[in-house]
Amino acid sequence: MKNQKNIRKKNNKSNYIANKPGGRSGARLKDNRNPAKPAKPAPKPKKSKTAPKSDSPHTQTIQWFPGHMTKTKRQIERDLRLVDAVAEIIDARIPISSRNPDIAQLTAGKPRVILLNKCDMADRNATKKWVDHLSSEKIRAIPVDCKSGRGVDQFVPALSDLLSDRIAAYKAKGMLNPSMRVMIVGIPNVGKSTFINRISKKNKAQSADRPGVTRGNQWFTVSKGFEMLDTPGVLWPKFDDQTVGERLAFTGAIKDNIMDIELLAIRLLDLLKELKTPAFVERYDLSDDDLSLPSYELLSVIAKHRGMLISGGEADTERAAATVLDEFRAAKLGRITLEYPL
Ligand SMILES: Nc1nc2c(ncn2[C@@H]2O[C@H](COP(=O)(O)OP(=O)(O)OP(=O)(O)O)[C@@H](O)[C@H]2O)c(=O)[nH]1
Ligand SMILES: [Mg+2]
Repeated sequence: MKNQKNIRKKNNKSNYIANKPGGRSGARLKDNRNPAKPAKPAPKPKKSKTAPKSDSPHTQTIQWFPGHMTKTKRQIERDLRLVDAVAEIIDARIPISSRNPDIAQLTAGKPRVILLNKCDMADRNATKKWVDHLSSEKIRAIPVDCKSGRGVDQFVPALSDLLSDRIAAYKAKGMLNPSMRVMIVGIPNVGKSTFINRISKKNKAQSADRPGVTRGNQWFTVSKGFEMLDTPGVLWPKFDDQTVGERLAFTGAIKDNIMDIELLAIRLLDLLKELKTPAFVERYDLSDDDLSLPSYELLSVIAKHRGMLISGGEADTERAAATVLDEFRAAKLGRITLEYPL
């Protein structure tokens, strides 16, 4: 495992807490995963409020709440009085983990639409179940794929319907074409700016495939009668459930360089091994024997099958980890939804 030192250095950032077996260093992990050395039993993680229980020796506690997110929360609070409605964008692959409880609370008084974005990468059936589930809870939910634009045209009619009383009241006051203002909120990298670009048919909102691109609230006139406020992605200070942080990390909502990518990929492989999607099995040319290996060994197998080797012919597990994560995030391992309604 090369660059272990670099990983350690990165992990020392203050907004990241890594509770790996063996403490923050990750050295113990290296021992456990080296088949040449006998595996030592993983020591119990120190008891701490920020160390949720996990039975996997490859768990890391993920937390990302940099200062700009606190600032964003204040900006959202400040600008709420300017808007008629809130559109919350969530990730169709993780509709539970991608809902920020703080933002839901902050914006609770406003009419709201939920957009289940990145539907092109989620399981079709699961998305349908989510839309039904949310509407059974009287929440307007629209499945969208902002990459192709599918579903986006349902947004303005849904919002016009939601705000019909308000629009009528403005008209009654003599405003001929009242403009409705909508705040777009959501976790980082979920597609808020891409949605604004889609709906306005312009490329004015900066977007890119990494979290933390938008850095301040910004207004856009998107169509006749609608203005939208793009906001930076915001998470919350502590994930009570360890799996929430992991799922956000799998889908790209958390900055990669504050995490141990190999540990993350191993946890993702735990899931992928269970799901056994044909795309996953075929892409990495995996046999049944490969699939029954512990995930850290499976990562080495994937590295070897992909010709990712370092000097001496050892598997480059760091490169393989980045590849597995990238390919999962691009849905090359199948359309996978990680959370279903109860
Ligand atoms: N496959 C797919 N990719 C999408 C979709 N929507 C957005 N993306 C991609 O997701 C990445 C992030 O999009 P952004 O619009 O920058 O996300 P954001 O929520 O504004 O992110 P921050 O400003 O960092 O909070 C980009 O690479 C988009 O192309 C979608 O529906 N499907
Ligand atoms: Mg953005």
